[in-house]
Amino acid sequence: MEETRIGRLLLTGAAGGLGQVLRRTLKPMAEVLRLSDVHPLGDAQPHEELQVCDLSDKQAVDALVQGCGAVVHMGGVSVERPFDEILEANIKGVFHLYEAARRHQVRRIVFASSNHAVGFYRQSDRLDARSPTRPDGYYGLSKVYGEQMASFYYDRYGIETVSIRIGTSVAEPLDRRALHTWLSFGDLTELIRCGLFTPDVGHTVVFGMSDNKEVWWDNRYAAHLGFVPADSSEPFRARIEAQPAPAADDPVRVYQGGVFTARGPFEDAN
Ligand code: 15L
Repeated sequence: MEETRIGRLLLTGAAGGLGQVLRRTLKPMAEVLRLSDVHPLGDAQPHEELQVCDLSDKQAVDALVQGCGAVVHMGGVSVERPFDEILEANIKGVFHLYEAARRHQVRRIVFASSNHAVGFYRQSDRLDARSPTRPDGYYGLSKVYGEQMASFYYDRYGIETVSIRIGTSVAEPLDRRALHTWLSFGDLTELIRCGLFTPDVGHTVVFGMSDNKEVWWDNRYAAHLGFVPADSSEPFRARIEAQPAPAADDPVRVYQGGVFTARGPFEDAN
């Protein structure tokens, strides 16, 4: 019979925007939800364990992972930032996580990758998981690195990962780009559930989007996950299209990664 519940599930980044949602929605998937973040997490609720942890601290991450059957890795910097910040939280952080997973025999990780791994594709391009990556900044580069880390740890140590290239996961889509990229909280939760419990995923890359009408991404190579999104950005279209349209050469209209493609440079002031 297929597994539907994990003994102890680790959720990193639990104080973040999506982490706070998942703290609630992942609870039925585990006996105990271990929550971590570099920021405070409030009081522990029933079936929760709280552990403040800086992902750049190798020993702290090792202790964090010990005793967990699976990990949902939402932790790290979630926007474009100077390289040194990304280096600590995202690049060293994902290395520390996979090393800890290897040492403590964790068999499954769901990795919060991002559409910014392919953000410099144009909005007229159509992609699938085998399209070459095209990161739109240091943040996007760190997500490509995380996906490659997952690939290596599967090939070398058999640790399975589902890397979700999350689109725009917010309560409601707010702009034209999000009509394509929106991932409702319910669909994010369902996709994570598929990522945790589908057998034999190896390293699977899946684009995290709801059942939106016009999409840039094709999930044919993640069909084995059986993910069926329940929501769509379509009911929000009329309200969004009533807003003034950005100029034709505005990055939010040209590139899949939108404003992320125009961040930086960060180094000139140093
Ligand atoms: C992301 O990866 C970010 O974490 C989030 O803040 C959004 O900007 C999202 O992508 C997006 O592209 O809409």
